[in-house]
Amino acid sequence: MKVFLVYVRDENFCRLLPKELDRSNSGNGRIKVMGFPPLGIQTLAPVLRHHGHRVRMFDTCHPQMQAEHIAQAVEEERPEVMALSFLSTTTYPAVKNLAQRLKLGAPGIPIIVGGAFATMNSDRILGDCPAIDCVGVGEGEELLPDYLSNLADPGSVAGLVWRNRGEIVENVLRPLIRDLNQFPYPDRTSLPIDYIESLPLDVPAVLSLDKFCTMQTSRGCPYSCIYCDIPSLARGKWRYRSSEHVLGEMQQLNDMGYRSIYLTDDHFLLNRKRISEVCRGIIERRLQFQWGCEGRVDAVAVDQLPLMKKANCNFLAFGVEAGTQKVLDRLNKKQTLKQVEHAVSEAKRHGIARVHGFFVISSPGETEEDIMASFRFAARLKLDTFGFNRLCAYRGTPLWQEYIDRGIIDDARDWDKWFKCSDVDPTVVPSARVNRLRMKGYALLFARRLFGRPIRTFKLLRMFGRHMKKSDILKLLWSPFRRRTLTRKPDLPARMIERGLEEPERGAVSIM
Ligand code: B12
Ligand code: SF4
Repeated sequence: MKVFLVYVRDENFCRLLPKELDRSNSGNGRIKVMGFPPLGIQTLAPVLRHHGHRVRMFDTCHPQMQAEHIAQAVEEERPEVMALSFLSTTTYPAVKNLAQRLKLGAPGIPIIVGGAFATMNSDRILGDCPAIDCVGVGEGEELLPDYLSNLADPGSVAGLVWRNRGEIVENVLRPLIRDLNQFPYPDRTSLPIDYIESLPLDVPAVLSLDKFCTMQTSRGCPYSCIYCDIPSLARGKWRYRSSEHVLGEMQQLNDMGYRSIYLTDDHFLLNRKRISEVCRGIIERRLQFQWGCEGRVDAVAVDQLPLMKKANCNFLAFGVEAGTQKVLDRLNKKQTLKQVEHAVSEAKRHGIARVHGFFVISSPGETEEDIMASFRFAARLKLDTFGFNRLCAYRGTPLWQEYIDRGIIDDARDWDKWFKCSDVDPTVVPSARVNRLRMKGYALLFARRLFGRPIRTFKLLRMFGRHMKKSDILKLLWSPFRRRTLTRKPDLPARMIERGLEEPERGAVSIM
């Protein structure tokens, strides 16, 4: 059977590499994109081939893989199934448009969608978009081949949500895959795209021009932070591939010339023994790449850090989130400020080149003083880079449920929106104020950096500067202070729209 696997992008998170930075021989037909590779379809393609199917992959970051090109390829090649993959709420409008366009040209070819957002919203998607025929809930490695073998009998496919004569049918849930070691390694060569290691946001900040890819060695996380949907997606479990299986893939990547790998695991740092085995394997096999990962501060074992450094780990990102214990507790983060300080300073002491802190601001109950406390805390930490994003509520998180219970969100009408808490929650500092505080906070942070640790700051800028134009470095430095021109109006809940409100009524609301 011929299958089209299409990864639909959020165009805010990728960019073509500017010509002046492309030092390689062009003319090999491949393009260079600053962004993460589409690991979901790269993972599924070889699994489908293993089942005897023919697969063609598309990634909408490619200028020749836009809706019109895919529609034309459908017409020429007539695949039996079109499978669309996407990650988040922000991409759903693009997926809908693409599905409608493809259906127009090929009404008889079924369209199935999957990925994190689709998993959380399967029935709603089918209710909303007639061009989409079914949704695969959860992992695709077993579900998709099962669906392809049972196109005439969708009722038999566990995990499938589909339409039966207009009725939406939710089949039984498919159990989580037990053995993650059974699948072939992802296909990173079929797409004519080289992905460039870069900061994912709105500046062209290239970190290296080394051959770059992502990899996933484990799935899920056993914690339950109120803003995160990983516990729902992974059903509260943490599952992992064996260190031998991981090392096999790493060896392959090394031999293919990859020199930079980012692990997209939700929580790579959970199991000490496994980290040790992977790191020792990298050292013993003399693998050449540098790698990075994310994890919780309470899990990083001090005795692992020297080993991780020795195994070429050059980037470690921690979910710091807030600089007050009150807010950490409100987010159900189950970590202390002390643990944060300890993890960051140990990582730096043991020589991890770039230690990053993810922060969220404008959480429920967080005051202006708390927000500034987060910036002061960040300034005290030995972090190299940091990001301060406004907290958002996504469907499938405990925070979303709290907003339903508090009458802010109407689950039936608001399911496909994503809300910045500061736009919808009266217990949160309003958005305009948050943005001003953020600028003030960044100014404080940069000043402390520049005067407190000038050499480190210089080295960091030099690293960014290696592959960036001077004007882009200035843009990068300036970006936190730039007044944001909103590309779109903030999403607001149906109830606020109905009442003509552009911000929540703050009246006599108690801070929770
Ligand atoms: C890496 C990553 C990114 C990268 C982008 C990666 C890329 N390719 O472009 C960056 C850093 C740029 C990023 C940005 C964002 N991300 Co992100 N990201 C992730 C992360 C950590 C890992 C994704 C990954 O590599 N998974 C590994 C692959 C193998 O899994 P997969 O793609 O899910 O595919 C599997 C299944 O879903 C399924 N499947 C996939 N496609 C299909 C198709 C069919 C037909 C079927 C049947 C099955 C199927 O089978 C695959 C194998 O089992 C996830 C967390 C997670 N665990 O999913 C968050 C996650 C997807 N991101 C999230 C968010 C919110 C965002 C942002 C909106 C953040 C922001 N506010 O700026 C942006 C938007 C990005 C976008 N839409 O392009 C949320 C989504 C929540 C939601 N409901 O929207 C997640 C779940 C994290 C979280 N806890 O909140 N992200
Ligand atoms: S934010 Fe991190 S620690 Fe919290 S539940 Fe999500 S993946 Fe786990």
